[in-house]
Amino acid sequence: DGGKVFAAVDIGASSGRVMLGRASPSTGVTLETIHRFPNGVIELDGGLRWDFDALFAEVLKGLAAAASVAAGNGERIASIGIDTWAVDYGLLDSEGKLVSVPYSYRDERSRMMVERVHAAIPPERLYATTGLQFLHFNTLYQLAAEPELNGLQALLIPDLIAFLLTGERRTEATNASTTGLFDAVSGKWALDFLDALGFPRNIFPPLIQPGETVGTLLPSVVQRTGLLADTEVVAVGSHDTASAVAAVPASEREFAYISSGTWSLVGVELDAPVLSEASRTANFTNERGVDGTIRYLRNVGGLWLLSECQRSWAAQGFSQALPALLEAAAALPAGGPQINADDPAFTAPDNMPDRIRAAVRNTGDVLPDRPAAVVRCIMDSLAAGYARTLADAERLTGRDVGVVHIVGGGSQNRLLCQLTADATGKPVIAGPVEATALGNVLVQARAAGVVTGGLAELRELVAAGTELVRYEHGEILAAQ
Ligand code: LFR
Repeated sequence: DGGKVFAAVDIGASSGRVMLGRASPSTGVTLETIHRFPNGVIELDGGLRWDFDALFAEVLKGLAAAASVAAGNGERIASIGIDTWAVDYGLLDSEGKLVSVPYSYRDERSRMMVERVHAAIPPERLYATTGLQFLHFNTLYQLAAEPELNGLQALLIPDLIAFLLTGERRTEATNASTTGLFDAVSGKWALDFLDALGFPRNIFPPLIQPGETVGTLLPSVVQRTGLLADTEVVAVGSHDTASAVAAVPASEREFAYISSGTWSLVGVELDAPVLSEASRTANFTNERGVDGTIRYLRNVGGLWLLSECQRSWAAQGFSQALPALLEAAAALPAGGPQINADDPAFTAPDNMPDRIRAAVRNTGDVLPDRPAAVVRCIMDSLAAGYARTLADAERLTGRDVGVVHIVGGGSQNRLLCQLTADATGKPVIAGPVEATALGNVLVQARAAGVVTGGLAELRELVAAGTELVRYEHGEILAAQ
């Protein structure tokens, strides 16, 4: 029926997966999870880093499993797409060897560089060109902390994986837009910023757009995975948030989205960046989406707060399954204590319940010790952060948002979805949970000619293939 099979490699800050995506003009797109693996920062040489060798080994293992599942069905994998979190990179020498283990954005070293970078380029000038929200871990601050860049190239994490699969060095554009060194209007590198910061002009490989081919597999990869030699790696929205937003099942024009996972990315889609001073002071970002769209959004805290609490509680010998914990949290009354979920004080790992309790104490309130109370505080705080951010997005863009789509892991969290409908006063449509992998597969399927059209058509396919759940403002949450 003109259908094809694609592999999606999708790695988030707390877990990764390799999926098979089957797309056809008649049946739309479906996903099959082939391999899941945990991810998280490791402490190495006094810094927080990613265990990149282990991650790449899991990617190869997942691709090998995908190849054998496909072969068992008499299918062949047409291409592979890769997406991960943004901002971070690995430094390669001229021989293509990693010179160090890639740092995580949760490491503190970039914080010390902010002053130095802003002395060379004032934040107003940075924003007027890049439109990027200020986060102390944006790539430019991290690069400023490197002892040496001469003769090296920085490959963003998905680009690094693509390089190890194909031998080709490219920088995918949606992720390039999170470096702080990318011009939001021209869609090219901001060379004068590279110069002003003393970074080599070729510190990043040339840009590539979602849908373009990076290359075919290296013989060593073919051998290790059993994939066919002509399998292509195709650039997708390699920034996970770009892929997730591409798969928001919106049919409405005035929709907002929340990509809710480790982070919550809350905003709207625009045709052109908003680079005003008001936008800068509200710290909204103009990151690039699939098809040259602008993801106008702000990073709000995310389920990281919850997963870190669970990690602390488990270490103390308390581990309650998440559904039960959320049910207990939902049974607590509204109007309890809140924190500012966006506070950078929560970016680093460890002791999350204590840090949340301290933040509540600073507001003059008291947060009980019970995990259910802490979970309720996190959910109330996230929902309040979503509402605040959506109101800002409406104000800054002059839009009147009619519906809020929640995609990603948070779309399965009924308490969070209901609290979001209550806090925003807008209907919430939840799902799909695997928006990122769907966006990844859809861009590949379109590049292969299996599906056609713009984002609106891709989104129709997602909506047709997903069971969406609608939450109205003021509804009582039924028992879980
Ligand atoms: C979400 C995400 C966000 C980015 C953060 C750090 O997974 O990609 O969009 O701001 O991770 O890279």
